[in-house]
Amino acid sequence: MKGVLYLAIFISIIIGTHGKRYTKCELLKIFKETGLAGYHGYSAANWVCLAKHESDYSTTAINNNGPSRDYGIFQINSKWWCNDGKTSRSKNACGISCQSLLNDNILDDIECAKRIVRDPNGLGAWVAWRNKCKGRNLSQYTAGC
Ligand SMILES: [Ca+2]
Repeated sequence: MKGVLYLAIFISIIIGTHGKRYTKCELLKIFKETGLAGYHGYSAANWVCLAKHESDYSTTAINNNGPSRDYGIFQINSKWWCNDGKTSRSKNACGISCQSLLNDNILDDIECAKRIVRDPNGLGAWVAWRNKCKGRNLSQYTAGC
């Protein structure tokens, strides 16, 4: 019986920490449910466009910038927002581990994104949003959902 218990725990750990590639419509639904859609004046399409061009909707995306790294579906940076234990003078303004930005639960990622967008630059904090989403027709990011 003990073996079965350990196996169950092991499987739940694997499932719980496994990353995921979301679909556009899955994200749209979650963004509406969590109030990210419309948050700080940015429509759902802006957030979907951001996730598309930062991570291609994948929670396991990591980009190493040298002194710091970007994590997860919103590519949140370890210099300012999360702690990865290897970024000098990290501010960790969201008060989270960067590892928690790589699993399939994006609720904490969304809370951190809300914190980031409240800064004066808004979504302009994300280079991909400035280059691929800002001022564009974003109807494709909500179409068909
Ligand atoms: Ca997460």
